[in-house]
Amino acid sequence: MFELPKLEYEYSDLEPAIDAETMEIHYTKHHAGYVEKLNTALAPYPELLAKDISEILSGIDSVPEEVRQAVINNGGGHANHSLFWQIMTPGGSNLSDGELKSAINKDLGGFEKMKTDFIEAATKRFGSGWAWLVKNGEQLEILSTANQDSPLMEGKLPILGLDVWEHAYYLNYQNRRVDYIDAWWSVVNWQKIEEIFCGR
Ligand code: MN3
Repeated sequence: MFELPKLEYEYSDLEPAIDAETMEIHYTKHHAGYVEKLNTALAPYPELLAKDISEILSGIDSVPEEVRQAVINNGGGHANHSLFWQIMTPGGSNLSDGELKSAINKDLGGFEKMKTDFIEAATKRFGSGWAWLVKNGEQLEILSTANQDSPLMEGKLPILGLDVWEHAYYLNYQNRRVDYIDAWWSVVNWQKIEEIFCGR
């Protein structure tokens, strides 16, 4: 059975970028809902229930067709949010000199250019979805996906993701997605992202 991962901080700890009420609803209703529906969909498939969600999404074509879309939606939702909570921390943390910074310089034209392109991907995603910084083999890329589609389904490892569904920001920012995206950088946990990038 899949479980809601424990949060490493309190609902109010990401304020003012993300308000406590949004965090609580997002975690206890939205993410918990994906976990519950994923468990329901996979109840007849104990061998899949025993696997890691990243492994299931990476091999999505081998998931039985009758539950595949439910796994894409709810398994994707579970994996995406599990990463999202981890790559944020109260007050944020800076990207120090190291392998990830070098890769951003090499592949994405430096930190500021990466940020500009990421913001563009997040802003232009029509409707609900995510903006991503992913590792595609040895190459870093920025992309966005619709709904809860995970980059893992394309064989890409997400190391940073931003939820741009309205449920992630509407209470505080209403229609101002761009203000939410701007404010969000202040809580990004670059130390954790570097760990994920390096496979630690
Ligand atoms: Mn969400």
